[in-house]
Amino acid sequence: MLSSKVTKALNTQIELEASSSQYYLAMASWAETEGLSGVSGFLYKHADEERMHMLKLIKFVNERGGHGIVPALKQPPHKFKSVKAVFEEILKHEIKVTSEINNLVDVTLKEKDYTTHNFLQWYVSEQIEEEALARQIVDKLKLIGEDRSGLYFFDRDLIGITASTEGGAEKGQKN
Ligand code: OFO
Repeated sequence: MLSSKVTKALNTQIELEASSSQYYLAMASWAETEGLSGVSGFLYKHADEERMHMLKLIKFVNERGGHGIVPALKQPPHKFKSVKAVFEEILKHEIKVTSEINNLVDVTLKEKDYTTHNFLQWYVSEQIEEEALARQIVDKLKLIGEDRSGLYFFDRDLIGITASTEGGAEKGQKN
């Protein structure tokens, strides 16, 4: 049975995962209107993955006698300055999510809730991967700079990256 403190902290995380999903969905839609099919495909998939992270938390909370609350969400921005600005935002956002996950892990230790602590280890590893990938993409975009043909090849490369990480959303569901 979850303590009220842990339930509250998990519900805050549910809200953060849901708003991450909305945020990335808004970025995906913007990229699609810019004709960047590789970038938009990557971001649509990322939005799906964040939704799975939210679902996984809701199910866990409910299974352990709490109530996973579906949150109201603020409208995310719908215009972005550039692809580089988008991925810089993603990296910043993922760093913030990592720190929230760490705070959550801290709450479980203080509450001596080792089951939830164990459950959260999946999120800890996931954040390492997501931050590393976002950082790698931002570095690539820095190299490309203002070069339009570089951006064209980058967009194509992202199709490959999306395919190679295929199964991420399902992975979130299964674990
Ligand atoms: Fe939910 O994994 Fe990133 O934010």
